[in-house]
This record gives sequence, structure tokens and C-alpha cells, in this order.
Amino acid sequence: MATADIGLIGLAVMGQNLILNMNDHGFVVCAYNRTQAKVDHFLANEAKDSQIIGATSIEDLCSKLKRPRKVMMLVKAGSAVDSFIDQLLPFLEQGDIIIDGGNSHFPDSVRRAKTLAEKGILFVGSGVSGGEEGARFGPSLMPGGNPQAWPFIKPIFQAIAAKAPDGAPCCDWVGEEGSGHYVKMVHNGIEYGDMQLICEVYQIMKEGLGMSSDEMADTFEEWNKGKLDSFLIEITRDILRFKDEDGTALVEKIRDTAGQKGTGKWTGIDSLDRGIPVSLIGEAVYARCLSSLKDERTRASKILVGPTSQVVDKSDFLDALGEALYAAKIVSYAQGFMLMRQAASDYGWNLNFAGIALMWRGGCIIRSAFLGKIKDAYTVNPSLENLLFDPFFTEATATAQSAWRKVIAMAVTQGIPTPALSTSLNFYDGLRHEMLPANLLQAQRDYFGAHTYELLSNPGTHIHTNWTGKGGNVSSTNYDA
Ligand code: NBP
Repeated sequence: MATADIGLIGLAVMGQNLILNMNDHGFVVCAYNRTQAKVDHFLANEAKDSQIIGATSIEDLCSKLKRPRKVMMLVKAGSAVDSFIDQLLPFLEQGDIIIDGGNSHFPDSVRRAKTLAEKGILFVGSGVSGGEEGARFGPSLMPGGNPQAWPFIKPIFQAIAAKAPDGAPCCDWVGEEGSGHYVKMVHNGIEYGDMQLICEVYQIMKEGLGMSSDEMADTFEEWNKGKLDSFLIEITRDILRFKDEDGTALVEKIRDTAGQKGTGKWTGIDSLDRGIPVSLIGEAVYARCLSSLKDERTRASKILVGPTSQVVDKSDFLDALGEALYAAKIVSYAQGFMLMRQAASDYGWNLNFAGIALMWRGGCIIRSAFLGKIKDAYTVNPSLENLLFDPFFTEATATAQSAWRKVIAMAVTQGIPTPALSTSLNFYDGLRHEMLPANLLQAQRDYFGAHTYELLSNPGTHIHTNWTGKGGNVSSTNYDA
């Protein structure tokens, strides 16, 4: 009695809403959950009068699925995923597909893809973004894993995914092994960066320009009509306008300590492991860490001295602020794509960069008009070395740069912290310098540790100099540039 197009395990908020979304698009879904009572409750309530069916066990679930079986899990990341894979295996056959749609860390997906491939099971690790509403009405889906699975799941995934303004589904095949979860991780890291940049701009508006919440909301509203058009700018406008019962802005009453679940940290750690300077996401994670040291900051605010701040005239400054935000955002995405490029090279994944930009174009937290430009850049040149080398982005950063510098200079002079905005400009300036002071650094390393250096005129040949006349001529065997 194989009647269902797909099975879905995990009836919490994401699983239930994805099932209802699939049902809306005509697919028959068989629902299963560790706690059976949730299946019964779901069928009797949210899924009432739908084609959704339920299963009483993993065996029952597998018996109700059309071949090749497709089972998607939306359960807590970690051991629950491995546990369900172990429970499924006795009831699956070669060519069946297991999809993990949870927030798994990508090395787990690399491992699962390899282990399941040995058993003839096709594994897909799919990033899912957009939260509850996205799951229900159109998430951004980032599937990667065994490419043989894609033709079978593509009709379901592209039907339920969010649609970009041109109607294209925000879901395409990402690449091999754990690449779907890798791309989701970078998405979350970029989300950290976007949020931090907006928060820094907010602090400049409030502290440096003396703007009220409503004035700030008006500015975000204006920005949302132009090149900064995005979900995060839109919700920032709404948050700034939101009034508490006493008529004042609620946001100003919220304790300034940021939480985090770890995906930004994963991106930062991965960038350090790969040697790619994803400095903006790193600063965004550290900014959350600094914010959580509330008690220490409160003491520091009474001890450490800053400049005497003066409110700057906002009339000629707001446009510059918007330009600085835009340029910093470009750098952040350039860094994120540099990281994915390096991961693709390290793992031998064929990442579809234009597709990734399209997947983020709608349905997810970082959705924005700007991602359409990134998609265009990688469509024109799929092997683009750096997003900043695309003529549109080269021109955009060049145009923004005087405003970008003006804003950061103002913040530094006024003593307003801008770790993400500042690092974006530092990265830009570092990248565009053919000569950095690492020549001196190499000399220092060779001086104290005989680590050797290369000459500009003869790269590849490692030389040691006896800088003091007292050391020997033996060099270190480890040369790490
Ligand atoms: P949760 O992350 O809260 O997970 C709940 C589900 O996991 C339930 O089905 C629960 O079964 C099952 N589960 C747990 Br908890 N421990 C288990 C175990 N040891 N063995 C078997 N099953 C177990 O649900 P969610 O918020 O819907 O998220 C689902 C996945 O999607 C997660 O990986 C999450 O990180 C990811 N995600 C969430 C969002 C979001 O906005 N919430 C967005 C994108 C991705 P039970 O009912 O029997 O306890």
C-alpha cells in the first residue's frame, strides 16, 4: 500500500509546516514522530481534511512510501539524526533517499553521505531557512549530497520553495556531500554579519546623529525602497516603530546582550581552519560576545574614557551611512563566497554559486534585492575569483568609498564602536594593496625563529639570513606562509 510521495519524520514547528506546504502542492506526505501522540494530534487537527497520512512506526512509514522511498527528517540536529538513520536502514533498499533538513553541522553530513553511499542509500543534507512561516509558505532550500537523489526530490523541493520575484524557485542543487549544510552555515554567518552592520548603523544614528526611533524607522523605510531592499532592513523599520504600552519604543527597553546558537561561530571557526579572512562574520560573532559581557561593560563605562562626543548634523550624513552599509554588505558577501569557494576546492565539490545566490534571493532571513546582482555576477562568470572583481561590485564599492570612509572616520572620532563596518573597509583596503607589510613580518619570523622567507624576485626559494651575526645558518624545517 505504497501511496505517499515522501515521508517526513519530526512533527515540531518545521516538520509540520513543511508537510502542510507539500500537501498544498499536491504531494501525499506520510508523517511520523518519535512521540506517536504528536502524529495522532497532527492528523486530527492541523492535517484534518488533507491528503496527509500517518505512520505508527518506522517500518509502517517505509511501507507506505513510493519507490525510490524519500524520507525527510526535521529533528534536532546531532544524535537524533543518526538514530533515525539507523532505524530506517533495515526498511530501505538500494536507491532510496534520506534527507536531513535540520541544522546539522556539515562535517556530520559529509560523514553520513559517505557512510550511506557505501550502503547504496542516497543521502541529502538540506539547509532549510525561513523559520516557521518559510516552512509553511515557501522556505529557501539548499540541498546537497548524492547528486543521484536530485531528480527524484527536485519536483517536491522546487514546488514548495519560496519563489524569487521573477518566479524562479529559491532552491537548486548545491553540490556534493555536506555542501548543502555548508552553504546553510555560511548563510547563517552572513546573517550574523548583516544584522551586526544594521545594528552598528542604528547606534551611529542614535548616538552620533541623535535621531529618534521614528526618524530611524523613516530612514530604514527609505532605504528599503532602494538598493538596500531586504527582509532585515524591513523588519528593522518595523521594530523601530513598535511602541510599548507607554508609547515609547520597545526596542530601547531590551537588554543589550545578544544570544547565539552557534552557526556564526561555526562559520568563523571554519574560516580560520581554511585560512580565508571572513573578518566581518568573525567580528559579528565577537560583537555578540562583547555584548554579553554586560556587567563588565557597565563597570568599564565608568572607568574607561572616550572622546567628548558631538552630535553630527544628520542632513548630509544619512546618505553616506546608507552607502557605507551597502559597501560593507558587499564585502561581507564577497568574503562568504570566498569561503565557499575554498571549501569547494578543499572537498572537491562543484558548487553552483549563481544557484546559491538565487536560493538566498527569497524565503530566507538574508533575502534581498542585492542577491539578484550576485546571481547575475556568477551567471556571467561561474568561476569569478572574487565578487569584488565583478564590474558591478567594483563600481559599487568605488562609488561608495568616500562615504564609507567618512562614516567610519566619524564613528572612530566619536568613539562609537563599528567592528563590522570598520573591518569591511580594512579588508577592502588590504585586498587592494599589492604590497602588504608581511615582508617585515617574514623578516621578523626569520629573525627569531629561522622560519625563512622568499624574495619578491624569486618566489618558491626559501632563504634564511643570519640577522644578528650571532645565530647559526640552520633554518627551521617548517615554512608556513
Ligand atoms: P526541534 O529542533 O525542536 O526538534 C523537535 C523534533 O526532534 C521532534 O520531532 C522531537 O521528537 C525530535 N527529537 C528530539 Br528534540 N530529540 C530526539 C531524539 N533524541 N530522537 C528522536 N527524535 C528527537 O524542532 P524544529 O524547531 O521544528 O526544528 C527541526 C530541525 O530544523 C532542527 O534541526 C532545527 O535546527 C532546524 N531548523 C529549525 C528552524 C526554526 O526556525 N525552528 C529553522 C531552520 C531549521 P519528540 O516530539 O518525540 O520530542
